[in-house]
Amino acid sequence: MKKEMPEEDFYNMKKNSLKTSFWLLSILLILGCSNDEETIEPVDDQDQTAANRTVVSNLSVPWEMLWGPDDFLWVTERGGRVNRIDPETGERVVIADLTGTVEQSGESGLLGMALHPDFSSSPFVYLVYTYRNGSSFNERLARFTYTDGSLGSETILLDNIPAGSRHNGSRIVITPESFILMTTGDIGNSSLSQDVNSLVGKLLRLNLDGGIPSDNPDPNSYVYSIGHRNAQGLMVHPNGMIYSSEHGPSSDDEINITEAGGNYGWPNVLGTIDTPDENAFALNTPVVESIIDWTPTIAPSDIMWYPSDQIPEWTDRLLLASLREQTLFAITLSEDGRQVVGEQRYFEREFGRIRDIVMAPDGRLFIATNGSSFSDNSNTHSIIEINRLSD
Ligand SMILES: [Ca+2]
Ligand SMILES: [Ca+2]
Repeated sequence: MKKEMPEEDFYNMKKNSLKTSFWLLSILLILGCSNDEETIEPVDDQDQTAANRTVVSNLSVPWEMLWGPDDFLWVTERGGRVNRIDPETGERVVIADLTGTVEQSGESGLLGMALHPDFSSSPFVYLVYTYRNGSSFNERLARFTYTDGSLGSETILLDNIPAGSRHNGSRIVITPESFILMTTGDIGNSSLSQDVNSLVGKLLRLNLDGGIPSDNPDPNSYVYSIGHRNAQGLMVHPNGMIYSSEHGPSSDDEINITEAGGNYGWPNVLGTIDTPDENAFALNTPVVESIIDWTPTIAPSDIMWYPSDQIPEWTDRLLLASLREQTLFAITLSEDGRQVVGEQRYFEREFGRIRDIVMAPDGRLFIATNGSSFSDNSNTHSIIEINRLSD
């Protein structure tokens, strides 16, 4: 069995090589460059701060950020708070505090959130969080009602999903047909991803009331697709297809097009089918390959489609937030949406780890940052409005 290196080891490895690069770069800058054409222009931090506007800078691991029908940012923090934030003033109101219920340990905590598509008549907020169950964790999907400025009337839609301190998936979206899609991670137990009877390592599909849709691949199961490791980005493209981003182990972070009944390979196939072992597995078990993969890994998080012309460089691109790579990716798809034909990188290591992205109806883009380390749970994380592309 393949041994996985914990994410922190990767981070430290990367950090050390970054440190080395930093000192080398500093020495080069001090010595100066003899060739004028290679002079490195100094970066003007003041200009950068002014161009991209910090909305708030005192959040702790903002995980999901949505643009509400009230034109406020709705933001979960992994420790257990749900916030409503004025995107213009940064004024922030905590509308739910689940810190007494939620288990934040490692990567677990209060994670995904979605708002009911007809919020004015059905003011429902869907939340995914982990909680302690004896010596282990479980995860649940619950629906809350927003009234008088706070969330209450919790109704549990799906409970007792095994959870852990790592690989909990938990991104949720509501499709145009009003189904809830929810990713789950392999909780570090990779063989469960291929077990159709386990809810971990899957994409799940539910009705808004928590029931199983009659047209699921198995009408008695929430499971929509299998073979996932830890998908933390999920979107429905205007073309109707479902895309997800997924963390690989020491290689092969992926973007997939997720289809009903598909097997996405983990832990037997990573990315595309290109090794003897992968070919042998795929001979008997059909596997859907990723449409792009990254080695070394970038730790992909939120993905979204950018249809606006407000930032023309991104029009009709798939935007991807990355944690370890601390970069925003703009990905160009082929006309049929099935292939990646281009990739641009923005803000490399400018804002730290980028967990989430959201677009305002007028095309303005906001990013939620998570500090510089996976273990940083401090109250120093930001939401930033992007006004300038500094690639
Ligand atoms: Ca895969
Ligand atoms: Ca492969």
